[in-house]
Amino acid sequence: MGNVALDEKIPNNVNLSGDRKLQKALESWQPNFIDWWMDMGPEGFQQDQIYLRTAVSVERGGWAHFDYVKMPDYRWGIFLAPAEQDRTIHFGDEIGRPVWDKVPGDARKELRRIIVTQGDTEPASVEQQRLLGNCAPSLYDLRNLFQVNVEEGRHLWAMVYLLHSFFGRDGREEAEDMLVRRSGNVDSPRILGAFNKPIDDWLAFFCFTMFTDRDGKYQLAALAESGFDALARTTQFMLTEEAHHLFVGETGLRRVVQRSCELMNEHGGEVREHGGIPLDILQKYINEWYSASLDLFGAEDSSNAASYFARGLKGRFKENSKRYDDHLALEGSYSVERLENGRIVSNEIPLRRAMNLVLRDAYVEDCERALLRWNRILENHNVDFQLSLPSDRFNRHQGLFAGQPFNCQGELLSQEAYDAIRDQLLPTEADLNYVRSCMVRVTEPGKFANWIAPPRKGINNQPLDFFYAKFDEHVRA
Ligand code: BYC
Ligand code: FE
Ligand code: FE
Repeated sequence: MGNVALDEKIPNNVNLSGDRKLQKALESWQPNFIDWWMDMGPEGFQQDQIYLRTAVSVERGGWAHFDYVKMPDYRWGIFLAPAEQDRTIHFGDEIGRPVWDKVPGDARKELRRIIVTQGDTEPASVEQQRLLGNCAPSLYDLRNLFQVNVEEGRHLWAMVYLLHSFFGRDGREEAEDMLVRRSGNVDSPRILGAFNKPIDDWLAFFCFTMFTDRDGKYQLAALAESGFDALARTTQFMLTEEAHHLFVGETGLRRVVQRSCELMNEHGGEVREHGGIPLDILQKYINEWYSASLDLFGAEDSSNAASYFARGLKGRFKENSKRYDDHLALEGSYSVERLENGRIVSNEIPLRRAMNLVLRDAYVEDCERALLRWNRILENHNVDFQLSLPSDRFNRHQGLFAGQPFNCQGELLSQEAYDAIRDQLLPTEADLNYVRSCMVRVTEPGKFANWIAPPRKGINNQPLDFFYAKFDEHVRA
């Protein structure tokens, strides 16, 4: 393992040329993927030279190669983390048995569903982000957007590989459908809620990569524990790419906070007249994208989650570590809040049924850590404002609090009272329009739009004024 065939039509480290049937099937999906990319991928930049990293090996540290590429020429491939000898299932009912190198018949339906759900999010996010290049605040940010986009494309390849190799004809049909559904389309939408929401400005993009890609990190980490070895190894490698997406989101929002603070200090608290992002609008964006991302963890009390765990398909975050001393999870319970006759009550439910919530709680902790850092920037600038995460009851569309009028503090309001303050909690049309008005395209190397601070350093040790993208003006004209 570790041997990467880069010269093949589909770069891979799974010895694809040793399985002609699979290779042919994937090679016939490839042109459809490219058609989809040309149609639904980044609009207006397909002929430009972008400074991108490409996966060339799965070994630690040595996998990334940086160079200029035109996006349609990106080497999307199939990369699995190296196999572990004699790996065994380390949680659930079959603990201690060897991991599966095929899909067990009685877990087929569930695994297919998990893989399809995961796979569907990847192209969805590319579709959501396709127009952002036109108003990128710098070449540095433009390049990061496209890096995220090509890697989400590769994540689709990762799931399509699993469908093609392990699920026969229905897997191939599912792979085709991945290129048919469209984010936000009424007739054929993407599967999960957050992946049908528009991302029309860079503040939304940074919130998405901060909060929604972070759900991806936790879902992938849970799948990286799987007893289905190919899924575990595929998602392990995806996680190495995911880290950059989270970096883009977290530092993007940090730079917005930084810049708004600077403008407030310069202009006596006023940012709007000076083209900055007001902190109350930022807070509303956080409220929106954080709550939409909590929905992605599914129901707090879930029999699906219990059976995924029991069957060894999906573990907890870092299941195979000292975080937990019981990997059966048959005995413990977990406390879950629910609404009963208009009041919040706390119930204990069997631990296995709470696995979506256990995973989500790890995610929430991670988000809180970032909030603390942004708030430190506010304090350091003597700005009297603190950003916060809304209550997990606020603005929910899945789970036990779905559809209920809670405010950000988690208090249940009457529908009228909620409607009356809604515009203080979530972005209004006017907020969106204002943010859009700030989105000007900046193409001079080393220059940044007025609403965002420069990053601390460039990509791959390049200077900030590096040409992170080179445009072919002839093609553009
Ligand atoms: N929207 O028992 P439950 C990423 C449905 S992000 C719509 O909790 P389950 C990325 C659910 O299907 C990570 N429907 O279900 C990020 C079920 O339907 P049925 C993506 C929803 O299956 C940025 C019902 O509600 N990966 O990679 O335990 C850029 C009851 O719920 C939603 C995964 O999600 C929703 N939000 O939990 C690019 C991993 N939530 O059976 C990429 C794979 C729930 O009643 N997915 N429902 O018809 C899973 O593990 C699970 O399917 C879920 C849902 C955690 C999503
Ligand atoms: Fe992804
Ligand atoms: Fe991602």
